[in-house]
Amino acid sequence: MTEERQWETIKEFEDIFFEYYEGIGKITINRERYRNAFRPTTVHEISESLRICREDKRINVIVLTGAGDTAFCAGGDQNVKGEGGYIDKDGTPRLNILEVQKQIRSMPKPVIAMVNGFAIGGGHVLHVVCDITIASENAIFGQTGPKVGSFDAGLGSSYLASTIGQKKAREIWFMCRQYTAAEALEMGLVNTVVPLDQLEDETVAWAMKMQEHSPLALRMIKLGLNAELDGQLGLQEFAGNATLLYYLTQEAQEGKNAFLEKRKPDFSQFPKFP
Ligand code: S0N
Repeated sequence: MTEERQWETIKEFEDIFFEYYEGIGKITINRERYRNAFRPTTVHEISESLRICREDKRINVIVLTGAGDTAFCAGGDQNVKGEGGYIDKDGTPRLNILEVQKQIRSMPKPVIAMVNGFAIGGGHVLHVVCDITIASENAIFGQTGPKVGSFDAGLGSSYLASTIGQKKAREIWFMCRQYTAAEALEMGLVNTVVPLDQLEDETVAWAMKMQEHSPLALRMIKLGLNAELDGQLGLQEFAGNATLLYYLTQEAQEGKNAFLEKRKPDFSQFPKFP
């Protein structure tokens, strides 16, 4: 049975819960009526929460999930889909879920998808782009795009293929079948499967274990795994983090100090590692 945890509200939103517990920022899509399908408002709110997670020094690991015990997320809300995308409150069509995918990918902290039911369409892509997926036994996975007039040929296809292989990724998109949690585990689409009533305990246990480890090491591993797939943009992110590490050295500080003190820098004092 799930342990009772006192999740503290970080910020109130309309479509999501955004909560904190012992180093974990939890984002829960709260649209059970629509199998937690997202509309532009939902996506704006997830995006803002992810921005807060990135900046908040208390948060080391992020968990993304859906409310209730039926769905993680059923993708874009088809009720608000119009020409050019999903119609926002101001009448503008948006596909802003792609920004959220990028935020998850470049988040310098682990992001865990806690999949508690259907992960379908754009909801399936959301779990795919998370670093880790922990699924309940009742979870169902699949893409529907070619059936319902949409597709995600970006990370939803390419990163899916990197994760489970080209043949299986093509099958998922071409056939639009649904897969059980056991099948998902078998194909390497998820990391583990547990009974629904143990899902949060298991997810929190994974998050706690990650928090025992060096955050900088986890950050660099994530960036390195991304960089291999992301070409120059992956390299840009990786290099940005290498620069961050360099700034922390005496060697880099000597360069800056010499400039400010209007003298020639002395880099000879620093070790040259083999
Ligand atoms: C999830 C499914 C399989 C659950 O089936 P179940 O349990 O039989 O429930 P239902 O009776 O079907 O659903 C219960 C109520 O929930 C509503 N609902 C479910 N999903 C949605 C949804 N996505 N949008 C709006 N409403 C939804 C049902 O209508 C029902 O309501 P009532 O009671 O009033 O009838 C099943 O529900 C299902 O298959 N859902 C649809 C899944 C789907 O096709 N999603 C959209 C897929 N496309 C995307 O997500 C694309 C978005 C995207 O990420 C993207 C990315 C890159 C580039 C472009 C895009 C893009 O936006 O196109």
